[in-house]
Formats: sequence, structure tokens, C-alpha cells
Amino acid sequence: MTYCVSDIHGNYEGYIKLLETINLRDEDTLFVLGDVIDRGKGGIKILQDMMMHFNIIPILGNHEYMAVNCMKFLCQEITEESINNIDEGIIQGLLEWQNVGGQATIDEFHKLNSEEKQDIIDYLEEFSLYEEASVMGKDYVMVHAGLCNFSIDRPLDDYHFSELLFKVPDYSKVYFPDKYLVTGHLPTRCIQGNNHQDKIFRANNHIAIDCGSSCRGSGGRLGCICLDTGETFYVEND
Ligand SMILES: [Mn+2]
Repeated sequence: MTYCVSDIHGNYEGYIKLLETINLRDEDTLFVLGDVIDRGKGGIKILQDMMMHFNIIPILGNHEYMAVNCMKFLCQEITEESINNIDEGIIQGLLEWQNVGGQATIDEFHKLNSEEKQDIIDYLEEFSLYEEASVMGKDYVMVHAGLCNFSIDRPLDDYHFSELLFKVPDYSKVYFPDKYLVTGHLPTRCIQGNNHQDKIFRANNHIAIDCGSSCRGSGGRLGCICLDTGETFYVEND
């Protein structure tokens, strides 16, 4: 079976419950469509678990993109020279990351030893910008946010990361007539015209799977879809 989940955002308990709920076996594949980290306190723990599973395929989210350069910076030894050579861009990057919930991940990262830190950075650098899958005769393109400046003739490799990680697609429009576009990033409750709060959204060859697990205090849950059967699975926030 092939499954997709997205925007786990540090919800380690939810992630573990989800693996139990779908009963992920070695012969299954789970695509994780980015934004594993931040906001919740367990993002690093989730990454450490994901990297032990050869059948969990990670796709880059905007939060991982922001984190990886900052993490490299946080690994540097602080010396007079390193302080003098501080790049303004990296300070800006750190502030921006903190503004979107990065502090929870920074706190977790600081508790790792240097080898564990490097493992996290190496793992994040393996994340792909998109994935494709063919399941039961149907084709799927999986990307964190969307395909900005979409054209049917444009090869997926042609998209810049900024076109894939930050902007949501137009869910009212069919992108590929013969493929489904699977995306996260925007909680489905925020999709215009969607009356189904915190459920996986399917319309116009879109499958939107961020069910608002990071919307703590206002419901939200992790959503997961099995591409073979169309079955959906949910793990409620505590
Ligand atoms: Mn996102």
C-alpha cells in the first residue's frame, strides 16, 4: 500500500499513532509531504524515526528548507572570528524561522550531540522537492505546497524550489488531466468553498492532505490517505 501524510509539525505522538493506525509494513510506502518540524516539540524525534524507515519517503517543506541553513549555522563554534564573519542573511533566516514556529525545533536540536545534529542536517538535505508515484494504474505528483507558474508542458524538474514550497495551487483548476496532484501546506479548512473541516480534500484532480494538525487549540488532526484504496485515516490532536 502507498500512503501520504503532510504537515506533521512536531506532533510526535500523532505520527506514532498514525504509523500504528495504518499498520505500516515493510512492503508499504509512506510519502511525507514536508513540514515535519516546527510548532510542536517533537519534530527532531520524528525525523530520527523517519530516517530509520527505508520505506518512508520525505519531501521537502518550507519549514525544512528554512531550518537546514539555520541548523548548519547553529552547529558552528562561536569564536571571535565567526562572530566577525556573521552573515546578515543567516540572522534574518533565523528570525524568519523563529517567526513560523522554529523555536521548538531549535530547542530540540540544541539537545543533540554533534553527530546527531549532523545526521539531521544530512537527512534534511536528502529530501526531494517532489515525488511521483503510479498506484493501481493512477498517476500522482506529490509536492509540499503547489506548482507555481504551472504549465502542462513544463517538466517537474524545471520548477524552482520557491515555486514548490510556498504557494498553494488553485484547487478549482485541474492541473494534469491524467494525474492527481497531492499537496499539503494549507490546512484543508482554509480551502475556499470547502465545507468539510479537517478532512482530506478531493476535487479537480487535487488531493489536499493537511488536515490542520498544527492548528492546536482549534481542533485539527493528522490526515493520511491510502492511494491504493482511497481510504482516509485521521489522528485527532490530543
Ligand atoms: Mn508548509
